[in-house]
Amino acid sequence: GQELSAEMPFNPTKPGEYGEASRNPQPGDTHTPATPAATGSTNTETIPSAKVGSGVPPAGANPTNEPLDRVRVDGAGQGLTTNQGVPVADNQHSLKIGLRGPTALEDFILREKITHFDHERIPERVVHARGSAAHGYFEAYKDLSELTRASLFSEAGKRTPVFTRFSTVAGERGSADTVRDVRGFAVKFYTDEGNWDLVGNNMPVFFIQDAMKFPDLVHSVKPEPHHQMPQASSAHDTFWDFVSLMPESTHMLMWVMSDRAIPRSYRTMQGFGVHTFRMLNAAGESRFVKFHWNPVQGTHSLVWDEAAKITGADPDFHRRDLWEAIEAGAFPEWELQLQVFTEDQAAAFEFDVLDPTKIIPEEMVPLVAVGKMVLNRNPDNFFAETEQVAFCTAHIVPGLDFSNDPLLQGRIHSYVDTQISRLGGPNFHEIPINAPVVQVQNNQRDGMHRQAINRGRVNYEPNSLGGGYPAQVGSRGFTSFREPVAEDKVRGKPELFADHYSQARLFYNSQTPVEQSHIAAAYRFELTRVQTPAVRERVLANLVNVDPVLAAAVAHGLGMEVPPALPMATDRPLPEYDPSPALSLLSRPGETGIKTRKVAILVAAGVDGASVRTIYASLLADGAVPRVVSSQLGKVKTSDNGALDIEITLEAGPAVLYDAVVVPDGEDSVSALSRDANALDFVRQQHRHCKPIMVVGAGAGLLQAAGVPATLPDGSEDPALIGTHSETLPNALAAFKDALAGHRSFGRETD
Ligand code: HDE
Repeated sequence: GQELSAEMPFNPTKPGEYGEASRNPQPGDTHTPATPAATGSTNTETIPSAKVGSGVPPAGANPTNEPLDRVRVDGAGQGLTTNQGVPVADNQHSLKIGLRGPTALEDFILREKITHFDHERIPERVVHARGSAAHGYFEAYKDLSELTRASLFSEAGKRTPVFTRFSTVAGERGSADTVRDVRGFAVKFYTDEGNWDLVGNNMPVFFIQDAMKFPDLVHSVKPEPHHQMPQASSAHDTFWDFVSLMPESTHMLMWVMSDRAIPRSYRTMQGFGVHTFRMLNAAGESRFVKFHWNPVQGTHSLVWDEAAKITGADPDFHRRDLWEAIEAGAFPEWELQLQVFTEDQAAAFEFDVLDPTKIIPEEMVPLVAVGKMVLNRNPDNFFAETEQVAFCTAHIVPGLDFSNDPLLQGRIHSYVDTQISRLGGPNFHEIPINAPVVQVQNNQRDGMHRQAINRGRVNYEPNSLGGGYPAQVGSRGFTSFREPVAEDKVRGKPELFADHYSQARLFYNSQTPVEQSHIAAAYRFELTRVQTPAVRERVLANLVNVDPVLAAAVAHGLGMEVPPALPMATDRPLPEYDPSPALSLLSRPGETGIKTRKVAILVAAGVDGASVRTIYASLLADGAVPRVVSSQLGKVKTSDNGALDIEITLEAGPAVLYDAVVVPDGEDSVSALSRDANALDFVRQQHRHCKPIMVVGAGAGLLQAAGVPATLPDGSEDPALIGTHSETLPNALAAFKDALAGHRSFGRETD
């Protein structure tokens, strides 16, 4: 019954290929060289191109928008066609010999449809399979040309489009978001000198020091090979067996057992480049650099019991959160901050800057903010963009360079290699989401799924038949740092790499007491799932070297004695660090207050309508997301004979999906809620997970019915439990919003 436009579906790539542009050669087309007879191979002229997507991206928030228009397809108002563009008359029935007879082999429409379907899946990423991404831009704060000639940092206010993908590591593509895991934080910058991929994580260190161990690490954490369990979890024997035999993983394990591994949102995670990189200026001078992304939203995490329950309530919790924030216009932002240091400074540190299990404490090398990233557009199509995006550490631009970190060196190979099997061949750079915004020009040809139609007879260089083009650009192009190297070819690692404990201790000592107790609890949980006593024991023996009190707390939960410390790999005295408060998640409350925080307002028939409306409007005005929640959908009558629309039920929107809860006044409403197990569980869980609670008038009755304590365990007042009456609502709302901006009231915790 749809109205179809008179015209047939239209493929926007065709006019570009067969229209004016193809009949009249454009500047930059190789068969009409812009500079006549240049046969040398050191031409440094810019070679302009009129092709779509080439040159400096247009100004505006999302310059990737227009290059991608070429391949966007919208079916609205269009008739169906086959992949060959043939109009389809009937999409319901296959072609049969008699209505009850066999299906004809000649039914090319049926066969095309089924064949395409049969091949819809591509291999998922071997790690980081589960992820979500968004478009946005990076804006430089200042000209960094002193430090680097990377063009994205060349002037204040310069914007470079980005596509950023966040991910879990161990789980499969359909696994849950809120599992305990490292999160990937990969940013593709479409710079005007080619693509730069900063493929980082939400933790600044890694499990291993050498690429040689990566397949072993990943095999150990993935589901065990005999029975494919457990999914998306490190809490099993093979993982802990491996890491307990690799004490270099100790520092990273501290991070993974901390609340960093269960973020509240992708928007509230830091990102780190992990390795030491280099920046090179126009004079070829190099400085070392570490990359940090700091979220303007602050750093916030879930608590473990909540994370585990969200896995059931909404496995897409982080994906939905990112999508909804962007759709609502609450664009997440991160500041890019650098730690810049010289080779001499590096030589004086008591750790090796090439060791990816070490951080450089902010107190030693301060962070300098150089720009911000804003994510402001959701992808149009998950597969085409989020799934097909190919991040590679080898994608680097002039002005940046690698260090000799042996983990990074291995990654430079791995990422391009893996895309070839994942995306089906060497032309994955032509997939629209991967294509740079500058025109690609080289003599690489053919291969599976080639898109470019390279013109002319010349596909080699040097050439004279093509005027020498495309020509290398000499010093304007990518140049590696001239690092003098004269060493023996050996397998091994530097001695400083052998300190596996002092920074693990630094991390642990820099946490607040509640964060420390969460670390102990996480070890306990994971090792309880481990079935082999010797593995548990080895982990404990290793923990003794970090902190005997922590080891004792974990051992206690396992009903074990603390074993003797594992022998260390070095005789050198380990350095002592002062605590670094910046390593605590609580040190970054963020600047966005209660924006995008979800608040449930629990109601039933007889609720005080006036206060519900006041609370709802007030939260909405500050950018929070209030939801009226009840036992069933439809309308409920308010005590003043009005009606409220119920937005979601207690069953479909359980407590773990909300950052806070309000129980409004109304005797009848509260007594109905007090008879509903879902409502009782709701307030119990909100309380257990340390979330702000506000009860108005009779609303306090629901907490009593649920057995929720009115004070903290030590008897003192609970700052995030706000009791009020309709008359004092404005003041109470202010206190409630403060508590909500403060995220959690950990003083309440009894887990
Ligand atoms: Fe990765 N990693 N990795 N990794 N990694 C992949 O590449 C690899 C490492 C990271 O959203 C794979 O396209 C090796 C550190 C992220 O698409 C693969 C080593 C860090 C993503 C690969 C490491 C990362 C990946 C799998 C040790 C933080 C997801 C699919 C030598 C700095 C990117 C793919 C996305 C993905 C290899 C260690 C981050 C197999 C060999 C350290 C964020 O190429």
